[in-house]
Amino acid sequence: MKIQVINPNTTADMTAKIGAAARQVASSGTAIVATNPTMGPVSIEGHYDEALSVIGVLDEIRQGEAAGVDGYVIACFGDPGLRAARELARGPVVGIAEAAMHAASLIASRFSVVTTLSRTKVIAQHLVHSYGMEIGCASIRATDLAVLDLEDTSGAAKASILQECRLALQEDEAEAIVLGCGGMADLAAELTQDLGVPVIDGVTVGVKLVEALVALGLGTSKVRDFAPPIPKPCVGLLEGFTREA
Ligand code: 2AL
Repeated sequence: MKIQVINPNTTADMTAKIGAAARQVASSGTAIVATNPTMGPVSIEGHYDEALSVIGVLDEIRQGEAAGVDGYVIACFGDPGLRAARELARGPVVGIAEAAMHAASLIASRFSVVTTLSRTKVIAQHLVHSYGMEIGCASIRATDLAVLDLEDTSGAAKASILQECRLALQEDEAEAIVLGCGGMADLAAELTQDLGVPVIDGVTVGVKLVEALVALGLGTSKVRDFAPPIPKPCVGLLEGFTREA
């Protein structure tokens, strides 16, 4: 089976890190194709970045469908374009925030999200609400690391994340941690060791969920909400997104 893991930002090094994390957990019969859009912001740290990233995500899905991809993981914690992607895809599409929160809800009564810049906390809060996770979400904590700070391998980024995780466990009574950025995918195992509680990265959970859904023969429902987009012209910069009848 072929799973495309889409990093919605355009930083290729982060895409490589996300792809490596995905390959570590993929079954032997699963090919992971890690991609990022060719256009869009280098990191996603707010509503504007997110909105700009969505067109590139949809372009990746469109190419994936043409290449026979069986399922997708959208590897940015805002799950940008998730529902629109489901209109385009035959197979399952899972966002890393929804994957991680659902996994957390199965193994802990209360989880905390530890994310990057504090301005992205509201985006996470809306996702918690829309995924019905309010009862299980103990807190959303920010490290105030920029997304691209996570590319610094000196250990400074990990130290800030570790500190915020400790505060979540002590002060917010969290029982598990959800990592709030695709760029944290390489840290989950180490943090789990350090903290002694489950630390959940949505990239790896997303891959295993998509694998399971595809193996069960379950794809995206094509009736009503996730039916293919209604054919119509797009004009200007987005002319290429025109859908013929
Ligand atoms: C993210 C993420 O996962 N990737 C990115 O560019 N921005 N989200 C976040 N909250 O930092």
